[in-house]
Formats: sequence, C-alpha cells, structure tokens
Amino acid sequence: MKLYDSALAPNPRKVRIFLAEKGIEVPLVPVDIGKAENRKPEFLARNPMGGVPVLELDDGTYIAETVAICRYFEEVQPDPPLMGVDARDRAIVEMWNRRMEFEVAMPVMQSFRNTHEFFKGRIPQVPEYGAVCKEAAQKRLGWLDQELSGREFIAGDRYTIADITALMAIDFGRVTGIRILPEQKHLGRWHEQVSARPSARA
Ligand SMILES: N[C@@H](CCC(=O)N[C@@H](CS)C(=O)NCC(=O)O)C(=O)O
Repeated sequence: MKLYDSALAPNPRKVRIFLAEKGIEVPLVPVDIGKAENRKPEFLARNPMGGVPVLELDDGTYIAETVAICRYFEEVQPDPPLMGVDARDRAIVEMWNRRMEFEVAMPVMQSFRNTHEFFKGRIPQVPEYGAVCKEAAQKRLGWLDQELSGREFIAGDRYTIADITALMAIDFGRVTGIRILPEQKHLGRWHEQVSARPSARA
C-alpha cells in the first residue's frame, strides 16, 4: 500500500493527520505538484481528476478523494473512531464534516486557486471571485467561533474528521490571509487544542 502525497498541499495533510490519529503508517510517494507531475498521463491513470492524495492498495486499486481514503482506514481500523460510533453519531459527524468541507475549506481553496501565483497559467483565475471567497471564509470563521462556544470539538465532545478538515482548511487559509481573529476566542482555543495534538505535525 502507498499514499501519493504532497508535503505542501492541504488535502494530503488531512489524510496524514487522520492516519497519525489512527497510528497507521503508510509509505508516502511524493508527487511534485509544483512541476505538475499530477497532470502527467501516468498520474492521471491513477486518478483522472489529477489531484492528490491517492491511495494505492496492494491489489492495485486506486482510491482518490480525501474522505474516501479516510473512510477506507476508518473501516479497516475503527479505533480510535474518527467518523462516528453509531448511526446517529456518524450522521452528526458527517453533517459537520460536510459543513467544514463546503462552508470553510471550499472558500479557502477557491480564494487560493483564484488569486495565488501558483495557479496562474494552470487554471482560469477570477481574482474577484477569489476575493469574495476570502471574505466568505473569514465570515465562516466567525460563525464557527460561535458554534465552538458551547462544545469542545466541531462535532461534539470527541475529536473527529470534522476537526481535521477544519484544521487543514484554517491553516491553509493563512496563505491568502484568512485568519482566526483575536476576538474569536472559542475558535482560538479550539485551534490551540487541536494543533497541540502530535497528529497536527503530520
Ligand atoms: N476532491 C479532492 C481534491 C484533491 C485536490 O484538489 N488536491 C490538490 C491538493 S490539496 C491538488 O492536487 N492540487 C494540484 C492541482 O490541482 O493541480 C480530494 O478531496 O482529495
């Protein structure tokens, strides 16, 4: 088994944090996205969408999409549970993880993709849209701050994949100047707490 990875990119980091929480070690294969290795035919044969991460199983199966890779490891090693423990809890964790993906990570990524030098000439950029996304992401952090006033973690009283998604998105947001504001005390407390876990260094 191996994981096609990029040390700088947020989605591969999400899988590395997930694996670190589970105590699972998977050999990493670095993919140089700066040199567009992920757009070459041999990589597209693994994942036609061209994104990292991609997990290659021993039987030659390729699994792309960050959450699908996490799902695979959750199924093969349920402990510690990061995607819920029963029907109700799994649905709640999924609800929060999707909110973190669509409401926080998506605007963060779109702000980067539409304004950053890295994507210049790689994709059509609309800087005005990037600016709108940056503002939206910043607003969502205010909302998340309020949400975290009443509980320890994003999806309740246990650390889950929703915390991993939010951490990866918020940390990546720094690249385009999206930040936790000093007055966002609950979000700041949460960020300190999840960043102190050894997995955050993955
Ligand atoms: N929906 C995919 C997104 C994968 C993705 O876009 N990965 C980024 C890195 S975070 C990438 O490969 N970017 C390089 C590119 O698009 O050329 C997932 O969840 O894994």
